Amino acid sequence: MSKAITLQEFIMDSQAEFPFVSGQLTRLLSDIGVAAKIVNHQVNRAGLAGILGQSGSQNAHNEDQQKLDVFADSTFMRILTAGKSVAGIGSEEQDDYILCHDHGKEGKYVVMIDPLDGSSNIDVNVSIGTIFSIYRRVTPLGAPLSDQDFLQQGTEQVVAGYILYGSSTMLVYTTGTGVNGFTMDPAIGEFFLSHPAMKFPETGMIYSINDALLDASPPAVQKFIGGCREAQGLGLKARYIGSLVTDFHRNLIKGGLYLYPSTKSNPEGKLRLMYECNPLAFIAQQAGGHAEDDSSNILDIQPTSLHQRSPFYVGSLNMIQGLRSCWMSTADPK
Ligand code: AHM
Ligand code: MG
Repeated sequence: MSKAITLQEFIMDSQAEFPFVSGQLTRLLSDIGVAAKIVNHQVNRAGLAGILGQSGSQNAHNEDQQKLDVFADSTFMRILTAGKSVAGIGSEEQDDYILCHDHGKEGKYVVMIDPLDGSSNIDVNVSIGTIFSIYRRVTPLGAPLSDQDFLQQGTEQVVAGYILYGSSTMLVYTTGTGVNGFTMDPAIGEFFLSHPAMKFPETGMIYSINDALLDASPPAVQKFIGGCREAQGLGLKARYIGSLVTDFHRNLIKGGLYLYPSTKSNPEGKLRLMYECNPLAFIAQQAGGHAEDDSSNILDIQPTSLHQRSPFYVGSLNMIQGLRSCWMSTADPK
């Protein structure tokens, strides 16, 4: 039997493949792994927080009573800012970006993070996730960071990944050379390589959309979903958890398309370009899938604000192509 590969070993071995990369990125990825373990521990005891709180077991910082999304945000912030690699962080939980180390003068990388996505699912014990991506800084080292460091196109991502707090906890990431997944062994708190070289199956058979949005969605989306329903006899299935990481992960393994459309009242959709769409689009591309908004490749969008939203369609190529032909055959400007 071959030896199990830990996340740390995999990160170190991957660094050797890129001799031009300094140890900063390696350390940053390791830090994300550590923060993931801390958040995972807290997510797993979420249901107990109130009970233990009543027994008076909160710590000095009152952490048991903290909302989990705030806890996840502060944990990632604390660990990422403590290292030397990160110059600045954009978080879905923060109004503006955070500058580390003397206004971001040190550190080669900028991190974008949704610390706890799908947080409305916490109270009902449904899987949730963390989504992150890493960019190289644009401004030179020694100068303060500026907007341009944070508003980079998805094509500039160096790393993207997610952590899925599910029936098991997984960390899935890409550095632009394929996608690898690691599963945590809870007994020893270590991630092991469990899903090497992840690929979207060529033919996706799952469609994932909030059905309540359909009537207000673009005609192309309505037509596509109508076609999926008609193909039910051929094995197409609707599956929607309402937790993006979880829906994406299932579709990556089983093959499918996740859709969060523009609607009449929300023409930009709901999901955030920098924290949700771009990282998952990069992972999808590296896994042989694809991601688009209503008119273009997600990764090609030039962001104009940190928290901007985007319609989001991501998944298996055959289903993306099916959606594209719906855009072409309807009146929508695609
Ligand atoms: P959040 O960042 O506030 O958690 O919102 C994002 C979530 C995604 O995880 C999920 O896919 C989507 O919102 C569900 O939205 P809806 O309830 O409108 O279907
Ligand atoms: Mg989110």
